[in-house]
Amino acid sequence: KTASIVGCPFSGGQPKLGVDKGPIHLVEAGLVNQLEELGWNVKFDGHHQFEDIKFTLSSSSVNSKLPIASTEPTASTPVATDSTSNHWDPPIGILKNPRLVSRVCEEVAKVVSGHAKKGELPVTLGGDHSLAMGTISGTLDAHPDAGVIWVDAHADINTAATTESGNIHGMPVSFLMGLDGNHQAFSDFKNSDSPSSETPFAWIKPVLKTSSIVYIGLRDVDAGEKKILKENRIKAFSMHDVDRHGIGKVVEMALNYLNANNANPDKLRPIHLSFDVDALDPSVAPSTGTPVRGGLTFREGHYICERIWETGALVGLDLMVSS
Ligand code: DIR
Ligand code: MN
Ligand code: MN
Ligand code: MN
Repeated sequence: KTASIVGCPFSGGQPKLGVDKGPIHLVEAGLVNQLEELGWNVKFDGHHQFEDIKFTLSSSSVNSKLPIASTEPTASTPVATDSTSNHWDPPIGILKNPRLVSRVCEEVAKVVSGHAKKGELPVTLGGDHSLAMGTISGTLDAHPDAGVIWVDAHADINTAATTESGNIHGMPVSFLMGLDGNHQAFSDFKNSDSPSSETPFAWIKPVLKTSSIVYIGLRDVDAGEKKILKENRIKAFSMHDVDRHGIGKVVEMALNYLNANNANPDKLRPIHLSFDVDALDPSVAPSTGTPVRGGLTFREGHYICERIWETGALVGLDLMVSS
């Protein structure tokens, strides 16, 4: 069994600095060794820097006449992800860094799909949760029948119409489902405002069915998101459900839900686990972009991972330090 670590120190889906440091710290803390001790053959050839993407975007910018020094990001020039966005990636509506997030996720999708098609387990380390647009697109490319278990304090299912923050880390699920009306909001901007000629996010296919995802751990869901979850009858186990049933039963219910229409009950559907560490209680995981009180305990978080691994159906894993 081979695990391929896809290190993504990327934070463009949200404004807090430091979110990109998560994968670096996880690897420095010995993740590769720990996986090897568990019997894995681990492939890791360094973190993705996405420098080529930043460079291409900045040099194709309408403002590329600016002095070279300020248009060419280098390794030591962090990409600004706060409200003063890069001049080469102005907001679309209120969405921040749309072109950068789109391109980065497109690359991640190809990498994840490549590993998955070789039968390896892609383990993507983030970074912010916008990356899941890439990882889940990649997993579903290799395993079209896969279901997603999304462990998070948040639903990350805002659309361009409902987002109040403009942070794309709060939106990946709606993009994967095509709930944003096939990127209409973005194509409108294509030729007006956009430095590059492409429509951001146009590469994302609506690969994720509303019935192919289950949430665990929700406790901070925006009003617009609640409406989306309800209207689309999306399955979610909030912290209230964890309290009520216990984590053991919640995970069984989540697995049963994903396999309800499974023709072959002996062979579970492949599972992509997208784990946002803010699902854990802030007393367990304080270093995250948007901590929310009342989260999963250390054991509950581990139990989810252990039980999903035990099914033998895990085909993709995200570990995201923010969003
Ligand atoms: C809020 C917060 N729902 C938003 N979302 C996340 O910005 O869309 N926070 N994911 O971490
Ligand atoms: Mn998230
Ligand atoms: Mn979250
Ligand atoms: Mn967030």
